[in-house]
Amino acid sequence: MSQVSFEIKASDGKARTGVIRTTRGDIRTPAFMPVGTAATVKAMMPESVAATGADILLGNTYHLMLRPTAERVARLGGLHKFMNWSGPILTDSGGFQVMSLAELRKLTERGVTFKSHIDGSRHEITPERSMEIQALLGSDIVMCFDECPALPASRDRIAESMELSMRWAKRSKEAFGDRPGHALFGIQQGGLERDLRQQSAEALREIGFDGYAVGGLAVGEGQAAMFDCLDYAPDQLPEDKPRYLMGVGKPDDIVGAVARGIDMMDCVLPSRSGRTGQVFTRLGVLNIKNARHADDPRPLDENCSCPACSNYSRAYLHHVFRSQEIISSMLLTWHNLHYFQDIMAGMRGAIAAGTFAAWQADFHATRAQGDI
Ligand code: PRF
Ligand code: ZN
Repeated sequence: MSQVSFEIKASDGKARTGVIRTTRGDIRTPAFMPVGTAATVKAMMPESVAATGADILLGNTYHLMLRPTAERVARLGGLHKFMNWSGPILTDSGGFQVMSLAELRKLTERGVTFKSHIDGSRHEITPERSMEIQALLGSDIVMCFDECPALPASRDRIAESMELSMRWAKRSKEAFGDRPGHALFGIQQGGLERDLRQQSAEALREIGFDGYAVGGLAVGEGQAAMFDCLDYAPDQLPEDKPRYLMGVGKPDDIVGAVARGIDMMDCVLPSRSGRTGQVFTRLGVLNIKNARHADDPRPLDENCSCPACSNYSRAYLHHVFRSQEIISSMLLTWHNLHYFQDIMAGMRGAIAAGTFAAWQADFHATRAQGDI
């Protein structure tokens, strides 16, 4: 028994809203998961992350195994206690991060060996080791160990990689075993090839998971190609289980994904942008570094109730950003995360009310006004 359940409360077109129940709390879907790679959502206290409306965080096997190590986190009582986040945590399995960050990577049937980007030390992750690390961390939602090929890639390369990921999915499930209260999600691969995505979905269904991720997208193919794939990929996965689109995205990517049947997403964009001065608002994107904000007494977004918008002017945020004051990262990250969670809450409400198409039209129309 998984003790992690998913209830769909309403759907509108392909969009769904519901709740994933875990032993550490409920996750309202569609859900956006802030990224807490190194046991912190950078620049945010966990209680502030919760205040933005986040129900669940994402953590990373790759970073935590290297520093401070999964064994140390386990000795200290697990990731939730270590980072002071009592809600659910989903952990990614490591393969994707190895491919984008590590040096001297070597991929074999067994797994992947690599040199740490931190100190050059050698490590190996196999499906079995990834399951062990995620268990040591105490992750509530564990991801299968997979491989995500960089696009563009040949069809043969994508097929081979997908087949390897499906063998690893089987090994992940066997190594995960029976862990009441913890869920294991499979990851669909297959690039932009519909039949390979279908084969991948069938292989995952056959193994059986508590949820299903769409992997291998948002890797440089562009929004149009990603949406083309999302027009069929979620439909290939079981309807009664959560569907998670990994590493997406910009606000309009998120809205388009939900419209196509996605229930969960994660992305570094709102938190990373908070540190580089990029601000997401209802009217579009602005960069606080720009000189035109220097004398502007208005908040970032007139309609936002976050602390940055309630208490500070663009002029102040411009000043602290230019001065490289730490509060700049704190306030801008808070605003961005709050805005992303506002989008999710707006979609959940609209799907429940059966007005999602109108909500979507208004979302795009408001952004098109432009002058921010
Ligand atoms: N697999 C895993 N993590 C991921 C991805 C994937 O394909 C992606 C692709 N956008 C982001 N994070 N395990
Ligand atoms: Zn705000």
